[in-house]
Amino acid sequence: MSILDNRAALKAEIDKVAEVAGYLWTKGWAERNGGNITVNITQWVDDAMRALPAISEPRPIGTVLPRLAGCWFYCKGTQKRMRDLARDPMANGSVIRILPDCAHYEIVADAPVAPTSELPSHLSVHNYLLAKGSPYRASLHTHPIELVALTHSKKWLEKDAATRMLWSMIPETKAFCPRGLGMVPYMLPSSVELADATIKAIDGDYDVVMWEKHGVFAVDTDIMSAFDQVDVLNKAAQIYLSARGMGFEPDGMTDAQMQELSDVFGLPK
Ligand code: 2HA
Ligand code: ZN
Repeated sequence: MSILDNRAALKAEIDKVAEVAGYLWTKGWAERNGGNITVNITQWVDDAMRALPAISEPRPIGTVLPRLAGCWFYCKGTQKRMRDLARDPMANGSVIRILPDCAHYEIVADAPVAPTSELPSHLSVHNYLLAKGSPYRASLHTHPIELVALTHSKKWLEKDAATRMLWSMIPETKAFCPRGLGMVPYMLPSSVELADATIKAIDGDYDVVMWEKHGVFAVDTDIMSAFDQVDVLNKAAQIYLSARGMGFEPDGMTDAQMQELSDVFGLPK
């Protein structure tokens, strides 16, 4: 028995999570337990689900998130591997609900898998998105090799330096990642400071934010779209690094070509 039985819409969302987890592993972005996924699934919760008893005691989130009362999330489990989640999302993650005090959650299904250690930061981002009226319901943290490599140079940590370079590698990059790539300086993984800096960057109108020397944090309407944005950006970084590996600095599209692309596709400047 699974909470996904006879819930086709909810199952479709969790199937996307499993599919993305498989891509993360295949791409080499998810070593060991690396990376996290959380999805706000509240819109697919029905009355029968709401009536289900919890299978854990109430546990503190570690922070108070006023917008999340009564919200439900699918969360990757702490210490769980993406490659295992790809095969069995409900044994390597769980469905939780936030209690009315906005400070505790309980696990509802399928198994008592404790959610990601990054739960406070992921839930803080979801709280922010709801407060802003954003349609985004999924957040993804992963370790894309070439994008992380870029953050080992001061040059690419300057505001929008990496964005401009990546956009100019191949026209699709700006078309499919029109807000570019935010940069958050190195901070301790799982820290409140990192969560706060991430929200500030997302508020600065980025969907995808780099954590210096660590990984990427992306938000979008669903997990597949969040993955697509990271995939497109990392592809551009691979093209840059391939050119460098061939011994030259790539020219990049010209400013006039970028301008034409923005005009024709109605992209932000
Ligand atoms: O949870 O990647 O940064 C695994 C991570 C944390
Ligand atoms: Zn990480």
